[in-house]
Amino acid sequence: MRKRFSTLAALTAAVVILAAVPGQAHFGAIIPADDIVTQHHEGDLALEIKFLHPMEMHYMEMEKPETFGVMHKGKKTDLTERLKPAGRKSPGQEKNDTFWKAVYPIRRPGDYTFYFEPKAYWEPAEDLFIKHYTKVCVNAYALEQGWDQPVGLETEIVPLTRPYGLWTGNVFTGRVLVNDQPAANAEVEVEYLNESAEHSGYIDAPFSPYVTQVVRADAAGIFTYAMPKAGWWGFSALSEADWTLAHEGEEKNVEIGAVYWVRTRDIK
Ligand SMILES: [Cu+2]
Repeated sequence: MRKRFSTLAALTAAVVILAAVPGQAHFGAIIPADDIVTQHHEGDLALEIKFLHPMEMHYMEMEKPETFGVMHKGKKTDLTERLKPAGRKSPGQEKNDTFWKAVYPIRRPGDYTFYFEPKAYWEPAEDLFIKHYTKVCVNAYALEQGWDQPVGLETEIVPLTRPYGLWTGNVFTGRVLVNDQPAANAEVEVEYLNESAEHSGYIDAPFSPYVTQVVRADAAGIFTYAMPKAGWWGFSALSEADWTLAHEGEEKNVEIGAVYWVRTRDIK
């Protein structure tokens, strides 16, 4: 009995080690020019849509998303037509990887939740497809309304903390949904965007566990993380889809991620 237990423990440890290979944390990202639009801005909001390892600043080649849209006052508007390709070189790379840019005119007050559904990305190192449904919320003209509403994606993080106007050190609490149901015990990866405007220079992680922080949601799918630095923070809750995709004639699992981005600022 005791031996069986230790064999199981060893197996579990091996699985955990495999799952925790450093440098494998992919994040979908929507990074707007700012998290708040006021009458002092022009109102034409620039957004960057990407697929990357945020802490390591490693860009992945990204196909045009299947859907890019915005939800405002409960109404969804498709913005896929606004996407324009752009390229950026990751540190130490020779060639550009593709990401996407869009500009959206924000004219009315309220919360604007931008979201995208990417094409599934084949990741040979993990023998699966990756599909990260990604969201960010931008507040406009002082009307704080709408940020706590789900968009209705296959999986998504619904914020319980108002996701803008956050100080450095604040916590972010969110609920993970898969098919509109709370994702009990979901694993949530957290990374700092190492190209945030708030800091200059690359932040080097002293050890690989510092690259990606990991928290687990509770039975109601709720998780919390306190953000220690000014800039953009990404939260990625990972689940396995209940459907598969073919790769070279073989059915492969699909990792679906619910990703949410927030910005923090230092108190001066
Ligand atoms: Cu990658």
